[in-house]
Amino acid sequence: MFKKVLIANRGEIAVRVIRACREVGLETVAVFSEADRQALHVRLADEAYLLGPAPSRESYLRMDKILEIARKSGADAIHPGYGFLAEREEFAAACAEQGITFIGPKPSSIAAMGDKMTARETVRKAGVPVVPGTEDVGNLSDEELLAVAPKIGFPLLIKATAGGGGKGMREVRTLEEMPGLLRAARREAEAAFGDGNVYLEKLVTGARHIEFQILADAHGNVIHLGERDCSIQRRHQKLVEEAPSPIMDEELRRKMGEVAVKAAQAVDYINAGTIEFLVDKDRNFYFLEMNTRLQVEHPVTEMVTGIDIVKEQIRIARGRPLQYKQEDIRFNGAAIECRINAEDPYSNFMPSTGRIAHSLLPTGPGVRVDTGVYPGFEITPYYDPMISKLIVWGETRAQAILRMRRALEEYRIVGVRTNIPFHQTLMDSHRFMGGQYDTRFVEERFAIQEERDPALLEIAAALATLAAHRQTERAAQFVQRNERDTSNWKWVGRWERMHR
Ligand code: MV4
Repeated sequence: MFKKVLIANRGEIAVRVIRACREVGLETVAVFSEADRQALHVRLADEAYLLGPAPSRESYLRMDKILEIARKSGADAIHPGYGFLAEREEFAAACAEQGITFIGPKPSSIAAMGDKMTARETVRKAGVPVVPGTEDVGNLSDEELLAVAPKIGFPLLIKATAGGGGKGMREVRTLEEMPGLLRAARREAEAAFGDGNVYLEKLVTGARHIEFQILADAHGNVIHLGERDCSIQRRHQKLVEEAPSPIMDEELRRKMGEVAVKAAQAVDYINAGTIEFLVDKDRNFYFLEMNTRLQVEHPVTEMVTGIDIVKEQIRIARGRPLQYKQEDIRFNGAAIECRINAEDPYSNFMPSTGRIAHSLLPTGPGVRVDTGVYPGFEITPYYDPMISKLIVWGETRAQAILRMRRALEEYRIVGVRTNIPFHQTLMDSHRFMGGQYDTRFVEERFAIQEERDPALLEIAAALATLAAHRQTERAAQFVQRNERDTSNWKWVGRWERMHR
């Protein structure tokens, strides 16, 4: 049984995993790059070791160095977090070879789901609905793809076999434009994954992106923890996730949950994982892919189920049976997560870097902030721009939205620009409030309110600088207050009566 866990990651997720380890009495080992000497995960771990220079290839992606540090420090387990090495079959295998417990699935499950064509075929044969498209695995030539395309029907999608996350994807409307798009998709996939293979699927339009959280132990027990609606995204980057999905009912949840469990069983899955679906307007659902890792948005599921998913991952890796049966899982209230990114929503979401001068985190009932940064920490351009996750819980979805608005108003970050104003505008949008959105919503129907007059902002900034200087560094970021503050209760009342 392992006693010391190396966390092969950085930022908020490294902190999240360290916290779970602490609570169950496990020792922790952090690894860090030269850009992360001052990072929170380094401070919170029992021990910390330098990996190398800031770029990921020279630090967080260095399997050899990470395994060497595990050996040196006596860590007998590794948690990979998400991103970096989390879905690298070779890394999970290398851990096993060295007698280190990989807190995640088997290498074979990672491989089966990592190849999207294999994943599609494996789950299809297990009776999981997939979008109509090419069948059977194998590298299809352009000629073969052009021949089956009319049978699938247009519009369709070219997808990269090694893909996921939208890279190497192309929409095709006619057979005539297909050869050029095949070439472009293969080129992009080759550059991104070193694998130019592609397959075809019929295009599903106006769908929602809904995913199911799975827990599977080493004794053959597999359960689901319900769904998260992740349709609010921009350029394949999720921005907001919520549980339950506004379109879900018990019947559909039971059906999709059973299918999600089947998909996990099809690859002998063990540990926490996520099955992604597209759900169309008629509530038909189709398997998209499986993420064989802990996900960024896992906290919304934790908030509505009361289950600590990271602790469950640790228990499963220790060989314990699941503590819950499917019928033990209850869903309580609603949770929403806003990803707070260091990027400027008024300038096409350009990344914003710099030192965090001040910050004030929202707290209080039903509010959770998972972050890896603090005042004094410098945001560099080397990694993901997500600096924190603001998660709220409410008795109902409407209460959760009101709480999120309150928390966004409380949140102060000085030193970098953030997408908080985007989230504020979104929380005020009628379509979001009504739960009426699909994956195109942010890019096609949503516009952030104009930024306030720059001259006023400049005066405000000058005054803020003075105030900060005089009041021993108490400063403020000017976040717009909500004009509807006083009528919020009326709004909830109306909203809830409408949805009875
Ligand atoms: C699709 C689709 C429509 N039809 N497949 C995007 C990333 C990858 N996980 C799969 N994706 C999609 N696959 C078919 N047959 C639409 C998307 C898609 C999407 C999916 C989930 C969340 C956001 C999205 C945004 C654009 C496209």
